[in-house]
Amino acid sequence: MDDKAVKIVWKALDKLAIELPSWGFANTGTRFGKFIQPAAATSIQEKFSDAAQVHAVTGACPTLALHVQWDLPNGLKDVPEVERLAKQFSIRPGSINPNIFQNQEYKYGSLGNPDPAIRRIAIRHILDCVAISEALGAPDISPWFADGSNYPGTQNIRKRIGYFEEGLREIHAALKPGQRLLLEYKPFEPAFYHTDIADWGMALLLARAAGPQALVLVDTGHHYQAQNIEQIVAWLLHQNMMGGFHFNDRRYADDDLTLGSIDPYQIFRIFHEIRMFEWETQTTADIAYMVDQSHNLKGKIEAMIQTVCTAQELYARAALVDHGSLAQLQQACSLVDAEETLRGAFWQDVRPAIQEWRKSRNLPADPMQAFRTSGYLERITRERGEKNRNATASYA
Ligand code: RM4
Ligand code: MN
Ligand code: MN
Repeated sequence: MDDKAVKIVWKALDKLAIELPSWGFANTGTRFGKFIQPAAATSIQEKFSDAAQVHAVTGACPTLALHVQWDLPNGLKDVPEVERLAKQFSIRPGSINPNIFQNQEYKYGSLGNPDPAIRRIAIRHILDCVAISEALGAPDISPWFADGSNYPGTQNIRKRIGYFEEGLREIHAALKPGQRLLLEYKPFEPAFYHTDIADWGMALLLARAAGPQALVLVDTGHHYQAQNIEQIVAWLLHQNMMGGFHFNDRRYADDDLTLGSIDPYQIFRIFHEIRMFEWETQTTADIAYMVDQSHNLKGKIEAMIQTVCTAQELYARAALVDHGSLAQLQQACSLVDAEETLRGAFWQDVRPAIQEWRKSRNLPADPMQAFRTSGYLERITRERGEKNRNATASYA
């Protein structure tokens, strides 16, 4: 790789910040049960501590996404404690994730529930999240709605669209300047017949109905098989509606596997669409890059480090695309040469350049090895083993 290419890689890496999900450090599982890990985080303090380890070895993860019900069970009252932890671990609070799917009252939905009293509970919770986001200076609120129905004819789909529009408008009205409401979509699960926000079109229309500070969030695992995700990204960029990502990989559905483990070329293509947009418009897209994974079998922190390194590698490769010549080749419909320009960047081995970047930023050249030799995992395994032994793993 020549000096010019190395410079491009370094510049790209300086720009890429990746947010970690607090829940990715806790014991999570599948609907059939959990395999408990003795080192998994059991408290918000431990989640901050683990995130700080990932940031220490990668230098790329300054923020931690919080799930309000799991991390701030007392809502606004927990803000001072979160601020204290943020200071202690030098990790800023990231996106604020409402939980409108877990409580018993949400059996038939939250914002889409036919019962106005339940819709009110959900709106109130998200309004609390808006207040928490403001208090923490963490401007993104990212609700994911599990709303939907399981059997044809059991719910009025159009009425529920109206409930969503109404609720989201009210929430949007509470946003302060600079705050953003990022709407995530998902085709199915837990609802298996219809999901109220099933795809990017529905999310986009609802965001538009809510107001100008509402944007769309793309979770890579929330698509049907074979869907062209980078095309969705291109559309959202074109519409100025691309707010954020939840990165993970999938083979079948919302598998929440580590990034790039199944299809690294797809993540590269997504990054490419963003870099191409930024080159053409000479702007930086205001996109929150977040990880949303739930590693059931891999070690929590190792899986996170693996994902962050993969994101850096694929982002750096996308930065190496020669945009000027690609634009010309596209214009001339030089299909093979255009495709090879893209593929050529994908096949570059950026790892030596990334290692050099790490060294120049006083980071370990090999983050995984640095974590493994740090003794942190052995320490938390000892400290948390007892607490995790009591965790519930059972499905029924
Ligand atoms: C959902 C969705 C949300 C995440 C929850 C835990 O499938 O991806 O973003 O908060 O899982
Ligand atoms: Mn998600
Ligand atoms: Mn998901």
